[in-house]
Amino acid sequence: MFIDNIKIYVKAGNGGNGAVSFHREKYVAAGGPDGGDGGRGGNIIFKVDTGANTLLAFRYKRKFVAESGGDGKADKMHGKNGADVIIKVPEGTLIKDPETGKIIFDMASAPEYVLCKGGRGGWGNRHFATPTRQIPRFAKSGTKGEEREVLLELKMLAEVGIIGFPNVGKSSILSRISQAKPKIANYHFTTLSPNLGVVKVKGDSGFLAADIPGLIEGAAEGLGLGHAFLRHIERCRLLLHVVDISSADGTDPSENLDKIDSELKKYSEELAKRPQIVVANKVDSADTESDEIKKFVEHCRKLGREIIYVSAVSGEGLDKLVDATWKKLKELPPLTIYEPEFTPEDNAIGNIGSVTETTVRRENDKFIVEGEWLYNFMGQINFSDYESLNFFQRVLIKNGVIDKLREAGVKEGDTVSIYDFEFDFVY
Ligand SMILES: Nc1nc2c(ncn2[C@@H]2O[C@H](COP(=O)(O)OP(=O)(O)OP(=O)(O)O)[C@@H](O)[C@H]2O)c(=O)[nH]1
Ligand SMILES: [Mg+2]
Repeated sequence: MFIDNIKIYVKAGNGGNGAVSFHREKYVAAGGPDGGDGGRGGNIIFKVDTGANTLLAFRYKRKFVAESGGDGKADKMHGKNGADVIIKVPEGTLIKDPETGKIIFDMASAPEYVLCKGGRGGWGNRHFATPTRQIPRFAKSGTKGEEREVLLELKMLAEVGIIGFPNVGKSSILSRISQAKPKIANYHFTTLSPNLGVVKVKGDSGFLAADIPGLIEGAAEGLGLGHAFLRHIERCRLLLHVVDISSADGTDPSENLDKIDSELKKYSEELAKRPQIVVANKVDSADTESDEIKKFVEHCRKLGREIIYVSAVSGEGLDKLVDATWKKLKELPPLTIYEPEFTPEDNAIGNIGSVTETTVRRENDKFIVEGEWLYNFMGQINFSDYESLNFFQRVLIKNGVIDKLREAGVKEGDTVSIYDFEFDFVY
């Protein structure tokens, strides 16, 4: 079974809590604080699995939770770090935000991506001793690990897409030019999901080609296998448009070419403009002198497309097809890699589902800001890092925290407290 998009839930581990403990030893009257720090929570890391070509494994497992960090212990013992969870995906997988459909990361651009960071471990009480506070009876809790839902969507990494009506010989051609062994038979919709094959080229690494089945007139309206598989040729640099020129079914090759083109156009204008080589298949049983084929040749010439006559049965023309494809690929721009569309701000909000309540209350001369999303969000900020602080500020503005503070009457220089983090209000 072929699965190429699926929603999963991931959660990084929480940070362990810091410990409250005091040193005890015989003959030592009052030992100092020695509570250790909590361990870091495990991350959620995506890794490319080069052999894989479907998201099928996720059908059976859709929830991934990384281990939490251990709590700190007495005697300055640091809690254990939580183990990371590694999620293996095919190379062309896009990680998307399910709500907006925006791309978070394209696994074609790097072999590894940390999607959710584990929470930080809280400090043990030994960090909080000061000359005036020698017996700190508190420690910090660990912060929460990031969590979210993501949509995994596979867009194959094929450089070349093989398209055309059912039964024209797409799979036969792929099976002759690559190691792929797709099913071949004399009826429509033999192939029910895309096949990938590596086409070897002399003295080079070759290229990946995908056989895209199920395209017929009306596919945009859901006929045949619909348009679902077209996503796998979106990255393709070149399309091999296979047409049956034997006219065994009595249809006109020029019309067939146009019908597939118009289906492509309905899916995406851009895909319809992708360079094509026309592969005139079944030349072994075609009359190349017929009016119909002469008209077809003229039609392709007008469209500016090269035609190559082949026979997937006799093997005629296949070397020429591979050479022409290879030559063309060298002239064309590289495979499409998608840029992330998701900003860190979106991410912070996405992580916590939807931003819900924020409350601001006044306690003496302090303004206390609270909200569950904020509690989670604070765990992601590194307050000793300038960039991270700027980001923090942007999210506060975007989520209306600054406005709420103003409504509550905050003035320049007042103290604002957000879960242990205190700062002076300057604006
Ligand atoms: N005579 C002749 N028959 C061919 C040639 N290429 C393919 N065929 C036959 O055409 C039929 C369909 O071939 P497939 O490769 O399964 O066609 P397809 O385009 O993959 O079809 P779907 O998977 O249904 O979309 C089979 O019976 C093949 O043997 C050819 O060059 N000459
Ligand atoms: Mg097929």
